[in-house]
Amino acid sequence: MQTECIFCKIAAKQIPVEPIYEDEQVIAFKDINPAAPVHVLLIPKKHLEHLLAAGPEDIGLLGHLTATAGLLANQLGLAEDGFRIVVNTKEHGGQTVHHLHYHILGGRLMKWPPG
Ligand code: D5M
Repeated sequence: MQTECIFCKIAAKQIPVEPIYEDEQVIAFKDINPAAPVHVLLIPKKHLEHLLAAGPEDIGLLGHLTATAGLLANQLGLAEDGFRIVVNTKEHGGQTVHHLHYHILGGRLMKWPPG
């Protein structure tokens, strides 16, 4: 855990959120600043600054995150119309919170390319 990391604090329950899903490795909760009618963040409880900080020992965790993102999208009612999963990475990716997170977005038609 990184003491100054807001998502580590959420994972450690130091900042309360209503979990949409939680297990030993990951937790999902609503984005505070939703960019779509459904906007959920899924994070590993382990602090990884971004995708590139994941090492060979994290491959199972990344698989679990990706599989869980799909399951959650289904549970959130997004399977029929579709959804978008976004992993903003570093400055050009638009990452503002430096703890790996998957955005699960749905409930409206997404545009491409992203801004
Ligand atoms: O996205 C970081 C996202 O994290 C952004 O959409 C806001 C969200 N955020 C920040 N703090 C909180 C709390 N406390 N609860 C819920 N959501 C939060 P990025 O990809 O780094 O730009």
